[in-house]
Amino acid sequence: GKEKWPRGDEKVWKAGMRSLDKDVESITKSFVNHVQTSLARQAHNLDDLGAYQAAALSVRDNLLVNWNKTQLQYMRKSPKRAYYLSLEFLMGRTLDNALLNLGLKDEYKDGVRLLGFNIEDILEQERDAALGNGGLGRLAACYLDSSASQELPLWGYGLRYKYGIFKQLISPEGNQLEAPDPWLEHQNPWELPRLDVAYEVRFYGRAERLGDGSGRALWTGGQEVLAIAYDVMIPGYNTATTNNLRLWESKPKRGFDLNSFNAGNYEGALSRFVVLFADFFAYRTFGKELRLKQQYFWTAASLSDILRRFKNLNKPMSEFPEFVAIQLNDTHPTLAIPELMRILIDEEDLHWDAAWKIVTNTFFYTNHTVLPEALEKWSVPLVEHVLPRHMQIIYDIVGPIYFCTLIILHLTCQLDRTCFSSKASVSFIYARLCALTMIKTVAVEKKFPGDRERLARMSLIEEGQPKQVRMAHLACVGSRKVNGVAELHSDLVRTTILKDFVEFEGISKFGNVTNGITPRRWLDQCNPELSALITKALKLEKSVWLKDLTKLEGLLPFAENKAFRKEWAGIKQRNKERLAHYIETTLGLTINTKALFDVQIKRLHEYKRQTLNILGVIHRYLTLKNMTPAQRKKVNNRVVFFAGKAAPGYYIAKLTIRLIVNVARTINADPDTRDYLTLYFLPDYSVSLAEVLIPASDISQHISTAGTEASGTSNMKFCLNGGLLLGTVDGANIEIAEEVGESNVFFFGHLTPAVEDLRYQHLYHHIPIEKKCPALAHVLNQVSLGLFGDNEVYEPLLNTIRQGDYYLLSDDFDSYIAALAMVDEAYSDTEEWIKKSIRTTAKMGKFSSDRAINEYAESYWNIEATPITPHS
Ligand code: 8GP
Repeated sequence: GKEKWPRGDEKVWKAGMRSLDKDVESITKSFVNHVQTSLARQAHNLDDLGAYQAAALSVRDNLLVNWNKTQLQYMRKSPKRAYYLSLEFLMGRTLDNALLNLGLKDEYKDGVRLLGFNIEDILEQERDAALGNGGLGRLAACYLDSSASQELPLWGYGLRYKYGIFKQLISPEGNQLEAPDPWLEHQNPWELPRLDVAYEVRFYGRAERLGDGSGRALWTGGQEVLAIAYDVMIPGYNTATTNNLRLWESKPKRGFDLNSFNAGNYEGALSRFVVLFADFFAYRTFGKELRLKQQYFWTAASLSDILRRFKNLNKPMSEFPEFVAIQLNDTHPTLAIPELMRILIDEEDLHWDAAWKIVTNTFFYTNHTVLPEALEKWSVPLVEHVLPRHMQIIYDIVGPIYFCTLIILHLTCQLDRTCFSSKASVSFIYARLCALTMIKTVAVEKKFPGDRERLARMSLIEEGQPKQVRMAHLACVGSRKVNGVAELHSDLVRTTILKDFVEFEGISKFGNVTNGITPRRWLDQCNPELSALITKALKLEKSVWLKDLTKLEGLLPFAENKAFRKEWAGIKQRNKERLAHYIETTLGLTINTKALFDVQIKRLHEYKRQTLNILGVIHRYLTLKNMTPAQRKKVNNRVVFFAGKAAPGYYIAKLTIRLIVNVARTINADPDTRDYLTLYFLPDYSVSLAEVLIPASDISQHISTAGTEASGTSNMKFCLNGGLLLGTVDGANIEIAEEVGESNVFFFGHLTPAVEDLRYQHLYHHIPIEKKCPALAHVLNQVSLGLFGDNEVYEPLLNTIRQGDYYLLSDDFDSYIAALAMVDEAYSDTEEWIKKSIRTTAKMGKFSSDRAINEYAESYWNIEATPITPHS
């Protein structure tokens, strides 16, 4: 039957409800209304920032109308929902994206013009929401856009950092300096404080087993804080669906146990909670405890929220996995596994095995790196201190795999008793052993009798001083499925870091979902001219191909159309000019827009090999210097751009930035060569900067040592915008080449299977670099001799190549230089180059994040599209 209207007169309620502003007049009205009442400002002194705020508030009203409808209909229909737990969401700006997704950009453009403003200037006022470091965080943002656009019931959960990724400044010497990013300084129109949604989260204290053989425990004392929800609206493209990103903020709990908490440190302890860690590994040496607390705070609050929503359905707990799928974005939220166990056992009174069954059917784990140094490990004493109950539970999970197998192996129990917090915990594990008749564990032993090394490798706890919890192993055993982010990377996950688990649990648990990017932001929004040309050529509504990106294949025949090629090239040229204009106004530098634009933008890291690129630039410079003026005239003009941040504690990465800046200084000032080669390091790389750089690129570099870059996603963005790719046979480069054809990609370097042998040779059959790669040796010597000033300063960087050369620069340098020459040659044939560019864009359909999110929805989470009726 019909639902009863909750209270009052339905007609009066409905008459008061706001509808979407669709025409210019209601837009200007709402804008003026916000200037007057929300901002309390006057028309005569309203600046661009004020205009941005008024426009944003009026767009937000529209988003809220849809957001409310979406949440209400999800509640009524109660579909299975997915939750994306990510410590990072690198959202960038929102206004432009919201306008495009709502289909209101033209109306707003006209509206603000009538009020005396220019939409582009207004859009420029917005600060990036930079709550992430790089690829993993931006991927999360693309997936949110795609989930809403594909009408999937998905929420994101993250932390509301007060400070996002640091602002990067470059000192006169070329050093990276870090400044805080107080992005919430101006009020943030895109979030909605939910002061009524609050949960308590506990740290420290004592956990005592009940001693009744149930495995239950009581966790008391310690410090309690409140998690407060802030909601960020995520509009789908061309649909009413508006999903939610819920970010948690911490607040002290009134009346908390002052004895157990150092009140003098009260402010400090809480406020530092809200800083994004800007480092892959730095928190290993600094701020470890804080990072662990962040991870627990956020997963505990998110799980409380998810459980409360589930409980409203009045279903038995055993049905939890039929209504909830939780995606762990890397191992950062892995504590959710023991936390859900704790809730189910200690609070919901479930039997251990019933709880474990629910947990292992709820979670899914995505791995984003196989670099050993980037795999998270938490010291056992630290976890025991901060989360005593969770450490017990982790040991209880370990029990079958670790403890009892040792017994089965008849090792006369050299087990360190300190592993177990009490006698009760030991007896609980014994009880479980008997109960399970050692099903799983014995299974390890049965399958691989006597293979002690394997058992040690597979343990969730790594032996050592101190012992450490291996989070990837915990995430793996606690999840229903595990995936990597590109074919090669998923293979590496299966054959290296989780190999033993594959052999034990079977290969079907270990899949692949190749990453994707949203074509809304990364084509329509950042390259509106190209988007318009594509729409015209395909003779399709923009909304059709933007939601089914495989439609781009229809561009293929246009590669043969001369007039079309001219339009295509014209757009690239104007995008270069737009970038040049941006650099001119922000940095005061003049760029030669007639040159080939060569771009490498990503986090600075040795494995990504920005060093290879800068050494290649130096090689080019030295070659040019040796030419006669007549010879130089035959060379392609090239402008090389770098941008990216280095982790604040990553010395070698920072030194690479310094080298790039100083090489730029020298060669940009050299009258012999500066017409043929210039180099720029653009400071403070961000999503918004990427939106200007990517459409302007002719060639972009993705040159990681084979097997190290899990996927890469900017490679997809460049290609979608008609830029060609220069790269190694790594990550998603491989799949891009499969799609666009190898003749349209410039590949070089050794392949993944060779890497291990080469490293071995470096160690045991070292060949001096002068002999192995004279061209590289020459370049290194020039740097050492002080050609770019600062002699001595760069030695530690150069020595990483001269000694050890873990990332194989000396092995790949010659083929890299050859690949660069092939780029030059190909670029000289302008028409052929444009054809390659068109064909590349045409074949990028696979890399839409819509495809990726649908793979997760179907093959992993088992959730379905739940369309939202706009009028209800
Ligand atoms: C990145 C990978 O390095 C990149 O290849 C991949 O495309 C991207 O994830 C998305 O899958 N990894 C990270 O960004 C990462 O591990 N970040 C941690 C510091 C948080």
